Amino acid sequence: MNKYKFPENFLWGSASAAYQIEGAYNIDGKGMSNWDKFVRIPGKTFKGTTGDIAVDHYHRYKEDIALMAEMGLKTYRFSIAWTRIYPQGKGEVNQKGLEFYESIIDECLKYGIEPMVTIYHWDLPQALVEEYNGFESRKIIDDFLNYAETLFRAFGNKVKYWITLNEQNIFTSLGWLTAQHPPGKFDDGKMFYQVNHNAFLAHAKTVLSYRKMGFTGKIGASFAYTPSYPLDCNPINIMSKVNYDDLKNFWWLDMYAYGEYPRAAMKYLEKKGIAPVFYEDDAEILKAAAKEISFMGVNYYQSCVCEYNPLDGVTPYGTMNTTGIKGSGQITGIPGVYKNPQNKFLKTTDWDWTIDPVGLKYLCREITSRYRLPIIISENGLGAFDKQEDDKSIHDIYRIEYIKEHLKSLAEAIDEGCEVLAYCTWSFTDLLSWLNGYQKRYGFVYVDRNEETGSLNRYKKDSFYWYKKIIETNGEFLEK
Ligand code: BGP
Repeated sequence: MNKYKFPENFLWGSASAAYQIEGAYNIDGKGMSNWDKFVRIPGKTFKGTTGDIAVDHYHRYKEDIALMAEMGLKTYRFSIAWTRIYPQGKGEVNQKGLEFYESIIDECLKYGIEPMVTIYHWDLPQALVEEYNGFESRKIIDDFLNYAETLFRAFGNKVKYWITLNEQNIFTSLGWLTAQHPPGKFDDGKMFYQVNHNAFLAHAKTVLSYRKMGFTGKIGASFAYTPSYPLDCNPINIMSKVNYDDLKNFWWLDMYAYGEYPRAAMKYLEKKGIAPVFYEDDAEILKAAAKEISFMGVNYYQSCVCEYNPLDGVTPYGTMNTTGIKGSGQITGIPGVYKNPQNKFLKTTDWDWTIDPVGLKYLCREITSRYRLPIIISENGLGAFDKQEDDKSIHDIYRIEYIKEHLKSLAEAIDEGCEVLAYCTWSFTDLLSWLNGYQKRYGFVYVDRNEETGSLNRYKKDSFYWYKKIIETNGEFLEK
């Protein structure tokens, strides 16, 4: 008897994002994005790395998709660069941009790989930043909708899986609270929550429009879910976990699934004077869209621990480990609410990310109980240093181990009643890690490049052959 059962037609996949793989940043009419600009500010990224060339997927997509087909991948999740479609964010469409993504989609379909498209994976047209500060203005809602509708018109008949926003919680937190991502702002929370509210409306209107246009595919958002455990049974720590969940998880999950913000978190923000401002129809639009989403997309990398954080305790502004020097990241939290100390029962990666396969099952159970929605694991993977041997092989057994344990946990969640449609590893080829350069590798396929240079040649790692067997056996190979 096979212990690890996955549904028939389970979508075994892998994911990427345009900025992290494509390169060709100023080619074929592409406009400048916020990231093209941000990475040029000294000190923002590890060794000043940019996505100018990235792993040159723009020119090598046929080779990369052929490798996916060789592996037997069932779905490929990738994002579209808004700046290739609308170089100025709106106005005239760039046909070359549409053609590029049409070729990617067709190449996938040729091999029977289901394309899963992320509409927005963080690269915003710089023109919209200059005109009205991007997501800070409600003007973004209509421009986003116009961009998304262009994609639906162009690809709606070929693409059946759509992800509106990738990790809204991360791009807004790092963009407006801690200044680590563009636009690099520190805020007391007022703008952060307004930016999120605007992003929720962009998502909601996009979902509603997709349905109105008559499409029957699946649509939802992808959320970076960090499930939490209380430090111990001290009630003050238990309540810090409850508050953490409301402020860091359910603020987004509830909005996608119910069209409402969690009440206690809203009260807390109102008391602080930083709650988002609603316009007349907002509540209605958000609720209507919540009824139309088809799945909850989740990017899962780690869980966290919650402990009460005194008023003079740690802040959200701790140093992030972007070097791979273990232990260089700092503990963060919100004074008076929670902090996130290390979990003494779990190991961490070289970038101080907690490794916790059980967290994956935990979040599937939570989503199933709370929302009764199908789940797409749209990212999960291990960022690690890889070494290429003299014979060009790469023995990434630690990555195999990581994915294996997470998949076992996912199979248990399925066995316990969770409906999981897809599992995408992050990532297929190695790629640019936003702040961590090229040395933090995630792929099944090694790309010969470092922070400065490289041939960009592709080499299959041991994990490539292992995941191929997992797909071939629909998960049975996990037993081995
Ligand atoms: C997620 C993003 C991805 C990817 C991944 C790994 O938050 O959606 O784009 O980058 O994390 O993160 P990192 O590159 O920081 O290691």
